[in-house]
Amino acid sequence: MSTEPEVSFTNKIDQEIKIEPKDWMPEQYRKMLIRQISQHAHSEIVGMLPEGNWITRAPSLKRKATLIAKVQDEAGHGLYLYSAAETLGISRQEMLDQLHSGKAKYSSIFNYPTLTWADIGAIGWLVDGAAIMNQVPLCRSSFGPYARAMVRICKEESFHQRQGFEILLTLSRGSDAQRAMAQDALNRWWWPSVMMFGPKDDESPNTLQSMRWKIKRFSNDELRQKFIDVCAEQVKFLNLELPDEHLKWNEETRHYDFGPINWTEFWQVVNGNGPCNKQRLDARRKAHDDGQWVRDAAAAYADKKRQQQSQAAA
Ligand code: FAQ
Repeated sequence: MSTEPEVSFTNKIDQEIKIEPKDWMPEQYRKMLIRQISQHAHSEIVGMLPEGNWITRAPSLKRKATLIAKVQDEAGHGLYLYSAAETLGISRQEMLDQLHSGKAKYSSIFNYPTLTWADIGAIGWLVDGAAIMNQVPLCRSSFGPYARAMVRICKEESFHQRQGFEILLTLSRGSDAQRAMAQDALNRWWWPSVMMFGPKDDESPNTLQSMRWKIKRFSNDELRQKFIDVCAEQVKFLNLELPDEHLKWNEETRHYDFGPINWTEFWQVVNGNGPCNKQRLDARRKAHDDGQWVRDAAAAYADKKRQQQSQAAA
């Protein structure tokens, strides 16, 4: 027999009414959301690192300004998401401890290096493109604060995607060396982007329950296929190639067929053994330690204000 709060929760999910932080919710629903939203927040923050690497080397003032704005947007996304997770009863400090201790996951994609300027184009087009494909449905997620955060995040991600595509378009219409650089970036970023959607459905332990609770609206494989279908068409405008000899339109399924995904590589990266995992975590820990004086100063200022207010009230 379900209790009254359980019935009310289920009714809300069925009727597409958002669950809000003060509403009763099953403990597993709360845990599922904290897991996903905190991993998502970490991904945004760690995701600043591969691109931050190119701010000083962007090829023009305009490119530099746009890249700085993009990296700042990612910081903002991390902040909305940490705030959304905090409404579920976990503190910012706990989440950061989990990241810095290596216990928390974040997106596999950010453990690959950015070797040339074309990588910034490839990240914008492919990584932000994958992020949008995955996150537009999250705007309809059943948990109110997550869904609302995603609306603004998706608007910004689509700007990022367009600027990435435009970088690649410019390179693809440039000199032979620039074209080769753009193709090389696609060769390295394509498969890791395809992996971003997570394990295939029959190896995804969280999807079924997450979809029942309407946190996720589509499975990993459904979103991956949509992404591949879109990219296979867009790449034609770049006059470049996606590095998959099996990529082929299938008239029967009305989708693109694609080649095998290297799941061994995916799990290696997720489990901490990707090309840049150590470098990324070291950089995050250092940034956190270097920022200690800012947190101390903010806390001291807040204390002083409180004292002044209580003296004034006395
Ligand atoms: N990397 O059962 P599932 C961005 C883990 S933001 C690492 O299928 P779920 C913006 C998964 O956590 C990119 N781990 O899990 C940007 C689970 O582990 P756990 C991040 C992964 O949650 C752009 C286990 O495998 N986006 O790019 C990955 O139902 C440019 C089993 O997997 C989000 O976080 C992976 N790729 O589905 C920033 C979106 N995939 O926790 C800068 C929100 C799976 O059980 C520059 N998240 N795992 O130990 C989601 O939609 C979902 O969490 C999925 C995974 C789809 C990522």
